[in-house]
Amino acid sequence: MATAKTDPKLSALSSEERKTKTYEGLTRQQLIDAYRIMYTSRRVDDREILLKRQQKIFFQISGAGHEAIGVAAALCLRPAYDWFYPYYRDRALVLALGATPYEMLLQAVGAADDPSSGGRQMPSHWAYRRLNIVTQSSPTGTQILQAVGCAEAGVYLRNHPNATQKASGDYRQFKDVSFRGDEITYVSLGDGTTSEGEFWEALNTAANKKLPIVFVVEDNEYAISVPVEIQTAGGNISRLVSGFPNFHFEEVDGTDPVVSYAAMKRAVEHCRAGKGPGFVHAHVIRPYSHSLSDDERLYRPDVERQRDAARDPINRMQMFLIREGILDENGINKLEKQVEDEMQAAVDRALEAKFPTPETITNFIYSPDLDPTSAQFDTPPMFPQAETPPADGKKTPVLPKTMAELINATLRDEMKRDERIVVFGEDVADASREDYLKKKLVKGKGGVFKLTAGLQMAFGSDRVFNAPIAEANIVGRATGMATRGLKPVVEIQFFDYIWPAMMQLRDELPVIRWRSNNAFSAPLVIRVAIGGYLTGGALYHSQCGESIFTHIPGLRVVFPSNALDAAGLLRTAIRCDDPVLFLEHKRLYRETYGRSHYPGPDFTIPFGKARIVQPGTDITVITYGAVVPRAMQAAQRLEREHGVKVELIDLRTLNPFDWETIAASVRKTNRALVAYEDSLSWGYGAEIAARIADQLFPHLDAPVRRVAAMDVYVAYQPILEDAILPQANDLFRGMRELAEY
Ligand SMILES: Cc1ncc(C[n+]2csc(CCOP(=O)(O)OP(=O)(O)O)c2C)c(N)n1
Ligand SMILES: [Mg+2]
Repeated sequence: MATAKTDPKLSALSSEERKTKTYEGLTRQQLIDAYRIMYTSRRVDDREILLKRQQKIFFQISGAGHEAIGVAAALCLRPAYDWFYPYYRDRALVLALGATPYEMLLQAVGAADDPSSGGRQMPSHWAYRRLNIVTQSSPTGTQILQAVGCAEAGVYLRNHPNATQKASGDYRQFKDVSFRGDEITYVSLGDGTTSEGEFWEALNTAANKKLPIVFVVEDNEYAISVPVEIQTAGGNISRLVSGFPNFHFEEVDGTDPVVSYAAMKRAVEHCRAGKGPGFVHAHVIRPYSHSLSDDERLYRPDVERQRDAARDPINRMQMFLIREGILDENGINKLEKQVEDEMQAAVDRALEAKFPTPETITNFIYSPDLDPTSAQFDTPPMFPQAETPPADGKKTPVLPKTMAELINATLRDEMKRDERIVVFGEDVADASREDYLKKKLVKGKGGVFKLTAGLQMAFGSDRVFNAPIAEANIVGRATGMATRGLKPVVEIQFFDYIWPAMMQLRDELPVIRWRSNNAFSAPLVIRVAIGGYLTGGALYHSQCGESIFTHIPGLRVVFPSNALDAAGLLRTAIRCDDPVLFLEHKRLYRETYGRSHYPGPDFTIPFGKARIVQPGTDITVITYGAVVPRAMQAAQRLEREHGVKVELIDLRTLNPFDWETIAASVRKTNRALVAYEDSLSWGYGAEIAARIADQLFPHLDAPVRRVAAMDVYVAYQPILEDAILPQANDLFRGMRELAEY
């Protein structure tokens, strides 16, 4: 323990004055409590390190050196009221908010009862639902845009209090929504993480929307071995961010709890008053290397490490308490002994904890409450009177609708029914300058393919709005909103541009429920315009690539081939309790093929139920999307010219997919061909073909065939595009060869 003497200036104060003296508003008792948390935090780290060396836990990353700013932040915020997206160094913050050392140790040992993840995540990956501490992951910086979405959700709910109401028959039955009106979202990150693009995207949106969110950058000058001047131009993040409007900025010694508290308090007050976001840049230290897998002596000389050690917040706080006469050495020893005893008890208990069993592994990949494959979603279309085809075969007075029109109609129906739905993306609004709409100066855009046309005018600019051209921003914010209980139905303008969102789509959105052991979930819909056959779409407006997403557990993937299916499946997607990637083929948006009358506001189609487009007895063709009409054409020709009867299956949803229908058909025809628009190798059909070969081998009279695009990008020149993508002729040839085998 460090030694310090009582400050002589204090002796001048009466004992009463001493007792009531405050420090930036903090009482002596609050400072003692703060020290207790800081010390506890350090001791949990120390005990974990010991346990790791004893091979009783499997990973350790410490919050050492970051305790003061963490405790200071917690003193300004309210658990179960405000919302928290802390990063792995925030042990002291999380303890101060109400998590216990025992709970943390449960995660370290990988216990079934670990409240953060049920033994699924590494230690220091915080999630405490009762405290509004949202499940955190390992990628640096993915929490930041989600925190922005969380803050947006709070503002939205304040303006739409009815949206909090529960409703039966859809995800709302299982999704609690709460808001306080003046809650704040806390998000923290390290200095190195400010290099991630998502950080800048988050600041941009937070500033633009004046959101109640506090960013805390805990700057320990290193990201593993890379020093801050390599990450940050000029070496100081405060200087770089200072131009963002509407922010309150603070730069502070984050090893000093009192000045950290004062800085946090000012930033939080700015947020709470609705003036905009806060940014607190806290200079801290990292005394224990990056993690137990790192030895910082390899890249930091002793002299630098000693300089840091002199700022250690634990020692500094001890000395401060003694100097101010708040605790004497005896008092400190007593407090530390209490913490030590509690720690021992927590360790003993955690080492007794039960481990999760392998049968539980697949729990909570998807919602345990609402099954989108169930009969509940099997409802018939209710065509309005005017659109019902007359029995005499005459044309109806109303023409059937395109896929684009029915998707738009479905969005309208659902937005009317469910006030939690918000729609955003690039160009999806009618016009961001809503004055132009009000004065009727413009007609409005509503999406580059006009799928969202008129929605902003019908539902208002806070329910339908444009996003910056930043796909991670769209998906990350949507994820944060969905975690709070909203239902974002966002648009990615072109599948070819989905990749900036890939980290959110692979490591965050679909994993939230599983990694938090069902404590959190983020059901939402991402509509994506996909596919080629456009004549001139070229490389960057034509690609498919759905298998990349069907390879992601936790993500539902839908790919309709006609207007009616699009309407029914989109409605199921919106009412579903899981995240859904809804792939809309651009070529099918306005095709004459597959139009339908409006099927009514409650028409749903269950996921995982294929449609037999045409029954047949000779070969089975399994496909989806824009290949469906092409396969149909080929099948009709095959029957005409060769008398071969094709059973054509449209999968409609790719995850889940309808294995029963495939298997029943192949058992009947004994021949299978899988056709898809994506390039052949490693494509979606590869898995289907493998399953057929594996599970239906005794029923096969021929090898499983595939027809797909060439293993190359889609070219601009139509002659090349035709040759690259699977055409009706290619399908015809493939089917004929299979039938003749
Ligand atoms: C996207 C991503 N890239 C790399 C890593 C590996 N990694 C984990 S922590 C870390 C350094 C983070 O440094 P900083 O943001 O300064 O936080 P600190 O650990 O110093 O508190 C890196 C590179 C990761 N987790 N995520
Ligand atoms: Mg760092």
